Amino acid sequence: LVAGLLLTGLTSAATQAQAAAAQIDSVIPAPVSVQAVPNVSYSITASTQIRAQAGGTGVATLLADVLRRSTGFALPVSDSTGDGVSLQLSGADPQVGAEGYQLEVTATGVTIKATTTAGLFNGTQTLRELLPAKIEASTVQSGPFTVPGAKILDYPRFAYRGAMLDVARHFFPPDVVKRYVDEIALYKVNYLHLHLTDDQGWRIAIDSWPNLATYGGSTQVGGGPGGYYTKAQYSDIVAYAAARNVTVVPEVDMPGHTNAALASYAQLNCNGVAPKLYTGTNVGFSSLCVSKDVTYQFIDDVIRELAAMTPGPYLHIGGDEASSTSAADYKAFMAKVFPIVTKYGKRAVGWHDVAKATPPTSVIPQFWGTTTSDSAVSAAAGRGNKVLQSPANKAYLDMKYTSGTPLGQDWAGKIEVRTGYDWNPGNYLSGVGENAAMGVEGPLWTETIRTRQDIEFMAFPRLPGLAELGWSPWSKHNWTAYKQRLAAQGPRWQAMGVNFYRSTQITWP
Ligand code: TNX
Repeated sequence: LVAGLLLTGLTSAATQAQAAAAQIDSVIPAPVSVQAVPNVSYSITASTQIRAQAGGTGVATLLADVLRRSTGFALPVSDSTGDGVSLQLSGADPQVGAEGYQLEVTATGVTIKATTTAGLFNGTQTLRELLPAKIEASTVQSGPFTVPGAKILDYPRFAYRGAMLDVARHFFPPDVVKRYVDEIALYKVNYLHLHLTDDQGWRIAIDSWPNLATYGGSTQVGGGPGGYYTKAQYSDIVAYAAARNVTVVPEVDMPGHTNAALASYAQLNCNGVAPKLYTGTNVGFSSLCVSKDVTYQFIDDVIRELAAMTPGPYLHIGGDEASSTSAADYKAFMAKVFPIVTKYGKRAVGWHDVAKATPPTSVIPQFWGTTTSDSAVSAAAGRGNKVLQSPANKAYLDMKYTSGTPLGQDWAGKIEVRTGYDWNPGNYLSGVGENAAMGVEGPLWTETIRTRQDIEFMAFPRLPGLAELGWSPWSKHNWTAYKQRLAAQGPRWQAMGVNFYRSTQITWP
């Protein structure tokens, strides 16, 4: 390539512009509109300042934190005006909406305009991807740190772009969750669904039922010590995520997947006998006692306390694989639970099994099937329910990539990078079109996932593909272009220390 450029006799400035152009095309998710401005670039230097008006200083400070580590520059943040990096909450094209932004790179600086801090944050994530990969290093690198001349206008296709982490099968401490927040936020994922409870562990402190966490949280798959989040730790995760435009959606799974709760309190069992704690990986064997009043007092208490520490609008009630609950009991149970969620000011999300309970239209079924039609889900969509798309054979981040993948499961199939990218959440499921789809989510179940490195290996490089399905207009969907953009993320992940799967479908640099 270098020889080719020399042969064509390009000047070194033009060569730089050429190299810069590669970065312009490598942003994931693909922006709505990108215009390269030839022969223009801006380099971050020791004298660069970061400027933001009052509302934008939080976002500016997060950007400065990333840029300071690798550049070693002071990069002071102030509300002054002038050249350098400037974050503005006025003057954006109204097309950007609530989460979009405009980004312009001229010879004197980078300007990001948005109508909200969420939009400013998203603009700064694009700026990171326009800089060389070494910008992501945690130690000082040598420059230049050059951004190619560009005009970008960008906004999301869907309002909900999510990642789910199962902290129940294996417990992950707050630091691991926060690192995952950082990693997903770079791709403009704006919801983190935490699967907080399951047969193998209860991971959130509930004051009115303290044994849930202290006893129900005391183990995990394989028999390790488990763990749980105190309310302070949970709130700290929520705040950390919120600063990065990520809203936490807590899940308490019911009526099945409840052995940890049933083991913690004998009265929650129909026979009044607490089962043992469970550390295996079977599903479908546990159920709350649908006929007992105490069950609904328990649920009311848990949802009240969880809602009080969750500023986001959604609360996930699980509802999947309730194979130890009869169909009639399941409906009766959900008819009592939906109003409790509403009573505490939240909108319920549930695995799509809840569609069989004819939920009110405010409830969001999360599709996790492996087929492209589901009569209960399409009927719900027909009544006006929004559907969250997580088809297990496309979006499940715990599925193996190939038969050689050391981690994960394969009940929904193998999901190589292309399979995870090549589907359209706006017309995948019959009867659930673009307007009925609320967005996409990539669930990461952790029966086989034990460490931060394991999480990264399964999420990268598939999660960016889901993020692009959720953010970019379908007109930008193109595997050939995408795989080049994805390849450009490899050096970034290396600089960040992200343990990613080097899929042979991608030509990594
Ligand atoms: C099915 S997907 C489950 C989870 C498992 C997962 C493993 C869903 C709603 N329930 O309990 O962890 O398969 O892939």
